[in-house]
Amino acid sequence: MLRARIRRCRTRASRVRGASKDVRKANPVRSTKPQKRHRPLLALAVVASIVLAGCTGGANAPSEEGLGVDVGFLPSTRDMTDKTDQLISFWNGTWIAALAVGAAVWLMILVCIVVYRKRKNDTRLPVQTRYHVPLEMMFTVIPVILVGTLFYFSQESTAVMQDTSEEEDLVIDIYGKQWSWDFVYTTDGVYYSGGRVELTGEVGDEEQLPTLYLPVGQTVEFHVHSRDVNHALWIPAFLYKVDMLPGRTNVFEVTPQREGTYSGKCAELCGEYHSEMLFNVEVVSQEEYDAVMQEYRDNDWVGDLPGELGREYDLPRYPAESGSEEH
Ligand SMILES: [Cu+2]
Repeated sequence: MLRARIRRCRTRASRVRGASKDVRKANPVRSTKPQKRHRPLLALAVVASIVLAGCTGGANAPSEEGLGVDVGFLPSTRDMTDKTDQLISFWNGTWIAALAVGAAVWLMILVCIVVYRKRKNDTRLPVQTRYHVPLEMMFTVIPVILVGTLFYFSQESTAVMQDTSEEEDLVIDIYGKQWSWDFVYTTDGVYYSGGRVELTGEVGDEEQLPTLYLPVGQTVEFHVHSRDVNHALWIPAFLYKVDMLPGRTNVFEVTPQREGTYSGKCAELCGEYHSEMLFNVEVVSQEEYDAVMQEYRDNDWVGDLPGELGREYDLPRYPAESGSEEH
């Protein structure tokens, strides 16, 4: 039945093809301005040569820190942590694949527009193709391959971040809370508890934000939690974002390799002052790190700020100012 229909379609199609040939013979396309036909192709060639010229220049040009082609314009560098190199390569590979697919699609569209455009005096419908099984298989198989490949490499990069097989030098527990952060330096036995955000109408001072201190070159295993609702820990320079979910601990490991101050933020809409849930990351020398830990000890910010603390964090500097008898 289907075959019979397809055959009928084909016969009709060949008739239509034959007819349009006849029409073309009777009414040859007039070409008073032949150069006009080539204009789209010419424009494409010009654009392509500009883009390609840009690419070759970029490949050899030294990239600015965190801004160059080499790092895919990401706010990081390949040596920022032991894992950013892999993540940047994944990012760039994804863009190259996306651009290649985009170029192929645009090329096919342009070829169709130019080669199969409606000719003057051609009033017939073009060939109407349907139930073309090989073509439909192609439309299914190619996207599945593309998405599958992306999934594979994406999963591979996530696994690299979550791989904690390397022996860590220290463990840091980070708690997200509405709307601030607790940093528990588990290995050092001290903590920093950020005060709840208050909006005063004044522009805030970045230096007053809660600060996470990391010793350069030391492998840190992060345990990430939430005290209330869903948050997400995001340090853009580390190129990694991880969910902070109540009742669940997410783990990742990283070795910061460049000293400096970086920004961190919550990346999950978590309530009224979500946008104020910011912090600083200071990657410092071991001596500076030890000095900060000592300062916390002197402040009596000692202990582990238990996970079951829950919403009591509303108390400023809990429990240092609300009575350290908790510990
Ligand atoms: Cu949040």
